[in-house]
Amino acid sequence: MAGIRAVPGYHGPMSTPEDSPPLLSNGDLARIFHEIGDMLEVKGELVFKTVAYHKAADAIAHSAVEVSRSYLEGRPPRIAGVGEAIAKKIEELARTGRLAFYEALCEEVPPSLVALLEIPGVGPRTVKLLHEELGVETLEDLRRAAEAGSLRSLKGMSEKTEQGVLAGIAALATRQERMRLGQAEAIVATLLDELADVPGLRSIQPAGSYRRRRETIGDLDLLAETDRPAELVERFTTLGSVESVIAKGPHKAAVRLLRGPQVDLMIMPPGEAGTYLIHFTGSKEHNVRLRGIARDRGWSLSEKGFLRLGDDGEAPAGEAPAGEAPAGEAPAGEPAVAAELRTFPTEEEAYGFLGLPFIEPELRENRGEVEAGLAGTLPVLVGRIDLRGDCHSHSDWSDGVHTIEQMAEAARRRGYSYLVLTDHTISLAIARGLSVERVEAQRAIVAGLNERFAREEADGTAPRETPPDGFRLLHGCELEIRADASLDYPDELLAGYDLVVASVHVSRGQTREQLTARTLAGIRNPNVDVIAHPAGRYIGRRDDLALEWDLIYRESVRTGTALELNGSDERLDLSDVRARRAAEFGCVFTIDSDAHRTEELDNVRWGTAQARRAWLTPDRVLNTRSRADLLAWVSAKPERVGV
Ligand code: DGT
Ligand code: CA
Ligand code: CA
Ligand code: ZN
Repeated sequence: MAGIRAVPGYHGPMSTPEDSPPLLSNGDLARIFHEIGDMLEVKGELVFKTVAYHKAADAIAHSAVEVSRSYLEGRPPRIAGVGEAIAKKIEELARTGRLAFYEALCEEVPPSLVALLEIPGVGPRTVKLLHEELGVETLEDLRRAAEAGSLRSLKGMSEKTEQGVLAGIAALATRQERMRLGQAEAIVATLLDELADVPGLRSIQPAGSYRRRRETIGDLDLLAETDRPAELVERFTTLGSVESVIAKGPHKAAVRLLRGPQVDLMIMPPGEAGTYLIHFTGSKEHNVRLRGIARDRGWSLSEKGFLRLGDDGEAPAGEAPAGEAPAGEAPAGEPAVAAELRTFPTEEEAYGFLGLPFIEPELRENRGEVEAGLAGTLPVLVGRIDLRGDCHSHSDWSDGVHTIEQMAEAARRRGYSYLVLTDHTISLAIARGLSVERVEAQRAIVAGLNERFAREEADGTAPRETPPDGFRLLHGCELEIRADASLDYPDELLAGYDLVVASVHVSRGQTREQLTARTLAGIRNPNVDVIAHPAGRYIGRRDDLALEWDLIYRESVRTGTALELNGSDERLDLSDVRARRAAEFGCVFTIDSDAHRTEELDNVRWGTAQARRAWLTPDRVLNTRSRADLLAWVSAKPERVGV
């Protein structure tokens, strides 16, 4: 994402050494350091160094003080990630408006070259090689070189590389610029934090697709109640992380963030939030349905509220009276009938005005929620609070980061009564899959930990969060289903686990028949309890496996094999739509983190959100059950399969 290189006052003809240069904003500084990071990357600089520049850039963008001014005034603020080397550069930029180091880099590394990093599968080393050996400078150069077959002459490249590059360029052209939920969450949290102390602010919250927890997010929408709208708009549009202001009015504004999405801010009149929240939460399709119901009842619904329709079915001409104005007293010259506007402080009350109960944001997609609301049959959705354990997690024994003990302790502190440790199995060498000997060694470690947990529960030294039935680490594995549909471990070994999740990682290009047969081999095995990330997707990066889905659902129901809602925001697999269909077949599910580090145990918040979007109730989710009930369910599988 090579930004625009023009920095105010930097190349400008007015800026001579005698003039004092215009002050660079935090955003200007951040943009320069991001670009330095990019250019160093293409030059082949060590990753930690390039990352340091990006981190410093982020910290400057979010700094509460005006960094350039502070440097000029000789009292540089302490900023996380800004060490001596970067501080010197800020100093130079603040005093002169330019930076020799940056200018030299710009000469050396053309911006079009940095832009090549955006192509999926093309890294800095490749860009460097292409530049030095073939003189490639732009995307067009690269396309031509790949089409002409000249990449294969380079060291380590082949015809396959050329095809990969061309596919990458094609993917770039059609790529949808949408964020993952975790990225959106981080940006929202930062913004809310930076706006929290604006005078007059009463409330501020996210709306739009983020509030509905769609699997990807286009732009962010914030709704605020404030007594001083101008101050909020001013702060919002001048944040250091703002790249450009798209729109700015008395009650709303839109900005694009530096290396980030567009953010829309809407200001609501205090005490009238109900219809604003509904309108800006969406979805559009849900709103259309609500407007239809309102119309049938004689009202026109907009974000401002409900406006009484005339006998002809038209909303009266003229503006609705402002909140304070006495109703019915239209000024002379205005239409005789002032429209009656009904507003509500909360969504509940606004829905209630339409004869509807509150509809959870995750359901607002016009997928039957309005009908169910009218009929009084909306489901009571599963919530994170219902989860009593997690059935899919990794440790540093395979491709995880933290130790078995760290993972178990982190789960225990979350108040769970179980975590299933499911490191990879032997044939997934890339993820350090466990040999049979290591499985035995791991089982001993799990047993040792559980002895300690039991002891601490008995003598009252277990963490406060521990539930009444205690916490146990359950021993499982993430069983690789091989390309030939055989399973990675023999049945005798599998039978010794508390719970087994199985998944497909390799040979993804097989036919639908082959891939379906492999998944069914997992489902039909008496020792396999969960199919993990059934579609094998990475959102926006790797397509779903081609599967005969209805057949998968049917066999899962017959055998009592759970289908996973993988909580990683890169996967969210099953998707909401698939999970809903699977539920109609009668499937049971797990909501898992697939954590590879302790913090990722919280991935289940995304999995739960997708489960809610799939209308799932707690009884459909295995890990809402107690440990005893979960273990009873999995022990009964051989019987269900008929072994
Ligand atoms: P996104 O940003 O593409 O992930 O999806 P949304 O749902 O956040 O869409 P966005 O940001 O365009 O608008 C936020 C909400 O505001 C949307 O869900 C419904 C409401 N809205 C925005 N524009 C319109 C419109 O033109 N008509 C109606 N009825 N509602 C709108
Ligand atoms: Ca949006
Ligand atoms: Ca928007
Ligand atoms: Zn996993």
